[in-house]
Formats: sequence, C-alpha cells, structure tokens
Amino acid sequence: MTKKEILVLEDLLGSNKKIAADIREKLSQKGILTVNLMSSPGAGKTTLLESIAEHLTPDHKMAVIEGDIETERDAERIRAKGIPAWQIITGGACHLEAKMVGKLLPEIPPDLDFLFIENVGNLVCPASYDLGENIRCVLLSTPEGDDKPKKYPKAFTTSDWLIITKTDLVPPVPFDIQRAIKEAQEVNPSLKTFTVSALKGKGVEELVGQLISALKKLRKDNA
Ligand SMILES: Nc1nc2c(ncn2[C@@H]2O[C@H](COP(=O)(O)OP(=O)(O)OP(=O)(O)O)[C@@H](O)[C@H]2O)c(=O)[nH]1
Ligand SMILES: [Mg+2]
Repeated sequence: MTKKEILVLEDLLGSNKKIAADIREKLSQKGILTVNLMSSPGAGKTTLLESIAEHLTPDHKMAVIEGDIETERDAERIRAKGIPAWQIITGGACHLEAKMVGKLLPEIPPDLDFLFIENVGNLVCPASYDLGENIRCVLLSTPEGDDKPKKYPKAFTTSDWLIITKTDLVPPVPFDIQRAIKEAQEVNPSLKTFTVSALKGKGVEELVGQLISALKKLRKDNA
C-alpha cells in the first residue's frame, strides 16, 4: 500500500468512527441495545437471529438490519418471523459502514429494545468498521475449524462476544470447542464466550439472558 493509500484509508476509518459514535449515542439514549454480528459466510448469523427472535419476543421488541452483497433474502427470513428488517445491499462491498446504518436511523422505531445488525459474511473486512454497536459478536461455526481465531485475529480482538455455532455437528465435525475458546481468549482475554446450536435451539436461552442483562445495564447507565 502506498503512503497516499494509507492516508485515504485512515481518513475513511476516522470518519466512520465519528458517524458510529453518533449512532451509538443516539440509540443508547433511546434505550436501544445495538448488536453487530460478524462471521464468515454461512456461519449461521441469520439462523441465530431467527432463534433469538423466538426467545426474545413478545416480551421484547427487536429489529434487524441485514447486510449482504446481493439479494433481500435474509431480511425476508427475518420478516417472516414478524420482525421488522431492513436490507442493505452493498453491491460488492465486503462489509457494512456506519454511514449505511446511519441512513436507516430515521426508520428505526424509538420503542425498540434490541437492534441487531447482521454484517456481510466475511471474517476480515467487517472487523475494521465500527457500526455504532454496543456489543460486537463474532460467530465461528464448527465446520470452519477451531484454528480460526489465530488466523483471523482482528475479528476476535475487536469483538466483545464469541459465539461458537453449529455445535450439533460435533462430532462428526472434528472441532475442539475448548481449543477454539482458549485460542480466542489468547488473542482477546476479555472475550465472553457462548456455544450454541441455533438449529436445535441449544445455548440460545443463555445468550438471550445475557442480552437482556446488557440491555438493563445500558438503560441504567443512561438513566
Ligand atoms: N447443523 C446446523 N446448521 C446450521 C446451524 N445454524 C445455521 N445452520 C445452517 O447453516 C447454513 C447457513 O446459515 P445462515 O443462518 O444462512 O448463515 P449466515 O451466516 O446468515 O449466512 P450469510 O448471511 O450468507 O453470511 C444454513 O443451511 C443453516 O440451516 C446450526 O446451529 N446447526
Ligand atoms: Mg445471513
């Protein structure tokens, strides 16, 4: 990368950070907890959101912003659960940016409890972009392999929570859950970890319990 390219990138990331901070401030003031989900393509982000929706509603109100390179498919899956969803189609970009989320802010109902943002499936680019979330989650599915935290560290170092998904596939998939957690915590000691099978609904209740605790804390901090 040339010096000029580095300066342009720094400028872009700096302006993204400012927009993200503004989004976080506005949503937090409204008492809305915002959660950014990042992972490789197909790790199970939308399936997890479908399962979370079953546990959270009707007691809590949630909405989802979906990010994909093409198609409205994930937003349609979420809407089929009776949850409001907006689809951002990036048309080739491998990550969401704060300005894309910011454009949707006027449409976000003020009485929401949770706003989930499903990032574009990619374990590299999304890690560099703050979207204004309160909690950043990285999902790692068992078929991807337990060695990924050290190979793709930025997604893990910048996240608050690690969610290991598709645990129902172990075995036959040779994924050592303890190794994955240990290596992820070596790159980021403050990572909180969860293991789930969204398809079987296993582990999702505990995750939802932590989301509700985080919502209460956010509201207390902003009271
Ligand atoms: N066995 C198993 N399969 C799962 C689980 N969660 C998701 N899947 C399957 O994994 C595939 C991808 O799931 P999605 O939820 O679409 O994954 P995604 O991360 O949203 O995918 P992109 O948005 O394209 O990046 C689907 O065929 C799901 O049925 C799980 O817990 N166990
Ligand atoms: Mg998806």
